[in-house]
Amino acid sequence: VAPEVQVEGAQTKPPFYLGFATAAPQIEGANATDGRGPSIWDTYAAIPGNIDSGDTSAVADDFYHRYLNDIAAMHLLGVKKFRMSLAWPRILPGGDGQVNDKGINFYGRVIEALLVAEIEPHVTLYHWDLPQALQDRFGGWNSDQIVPIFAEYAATAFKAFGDAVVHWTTFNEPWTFCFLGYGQGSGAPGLNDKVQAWNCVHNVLKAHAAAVKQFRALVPNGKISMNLNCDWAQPLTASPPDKAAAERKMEYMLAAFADPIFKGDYPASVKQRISFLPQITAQMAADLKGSVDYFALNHYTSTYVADKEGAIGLQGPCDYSETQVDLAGKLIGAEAESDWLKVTPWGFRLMLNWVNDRYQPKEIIVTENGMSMKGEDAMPMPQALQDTQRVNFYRDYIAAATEAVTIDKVPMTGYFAWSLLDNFEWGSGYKKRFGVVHVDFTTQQRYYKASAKYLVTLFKCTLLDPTFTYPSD
Ligand code: GBH
Repeated sequence: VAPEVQVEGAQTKPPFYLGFATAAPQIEGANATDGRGPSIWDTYAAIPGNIDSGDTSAVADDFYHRYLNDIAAMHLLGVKKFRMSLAWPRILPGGDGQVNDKGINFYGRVIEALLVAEIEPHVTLYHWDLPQALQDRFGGWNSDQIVPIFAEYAATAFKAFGDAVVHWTTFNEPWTFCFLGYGQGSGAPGLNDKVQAWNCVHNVLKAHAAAVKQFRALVPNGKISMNLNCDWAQPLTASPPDKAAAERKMEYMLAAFADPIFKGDYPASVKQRISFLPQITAQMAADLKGSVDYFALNHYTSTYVADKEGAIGLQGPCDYSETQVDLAGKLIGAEAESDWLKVTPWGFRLMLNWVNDRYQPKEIIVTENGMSMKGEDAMPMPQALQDTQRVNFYRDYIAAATEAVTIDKVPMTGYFAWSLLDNFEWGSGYKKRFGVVHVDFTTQQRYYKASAKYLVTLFKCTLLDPTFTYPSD
């Protein structure tokens, strides 16, 4: 049974800063503009049946052309941090070789505008949009040929933007793109191969180390990390086997990446089960040591986990099963629009403590947290802007994180809400809305939701004029 939630302190300013998170392929659109090359997500989205309603990211929020408005809006909200990603296929349309100056110029203009607006950019190098050419040439993340090529892309970005950007991450959620993209086929490149999925994990770790080596030379005063996602695994029962199973589930999902970085090897539970797991050599462990300056955590939800011998999970052979209901059939938390997301703020506090206990990072920045509100897309306007369920989600998750910081002494310093704008939600297309700003995908008009006003008021960014509306063209 889920622990009772104590929601306290929601009215006082939280002890960490607020930012909003986005990703290039979900907001930019302009996929064929100014020399951008095709990405594996363009290819994947073009296959009928892969994306709900046949949606594509061709237009998305048209951020490529509207970034000034969106940055101005954040400035007026008083928001001081913005997480964005660079589209590799804009900067190197073929993956390596010729740099596309127009791509560099675009991100130069975005970063410049953010700085003028007194907003600090946090930049992710890779949010899933691999140049298609690299998938075609050698199978993308399945091959270690990717390692020097990613490092070259990273160095190009560090040289161009290292003076202006302090906070970087190499990869967003490698768990997601390796296991869903290569292992299960529910994301690009749409492959269904467990061996490739674990090769992906291994090559991502090597590519991270190679990129950070460039970073230390090129951006000596910067901070870098890898965005790792993990759901909290709540033991289905209080039995020791279920507790141990829940622990193993988090080892598979989070420690598979964080242990190599912080401890130099894959977790024993993973090594034992995955017979085809590549080995971390002494050299690779040495290269990974000290390769993150802060822990970047994406967290949304919790599941129940039970001991189960011989189970087959997303990552191949495993020894636990997962459910969203307890033994009495009760859901772990209220439903969101996304099936995988149940509202479990108590799990956030436990997750933060788990990360802190296992790794003792100097600093934790939560780089994504948010929700798709149940039924939102079907609601008429302007009622849809009263996103009470999302306001309550933020209130309760932020209160839980506040307790982790003030009571448990977890060194969490920053909190990025996912997301600023409704956007291209991958396989779910545009119908699952995560923004605090509503986007009308026909007119591209933006409207503040109640949650935008709630967050900036809670964090005391600025006092909003109640008549204030979103700047339009
Ligand atoms: C993040 O992933 C992403 O970084 C971001 O781009 C995305 O828009 C945001 O969350 C909201 O989804 O459908 O059962 O196969 C969060 C982690 C991992 C959650 C994959 C959804 C799919 C589960 N995601 N998961 S399922």
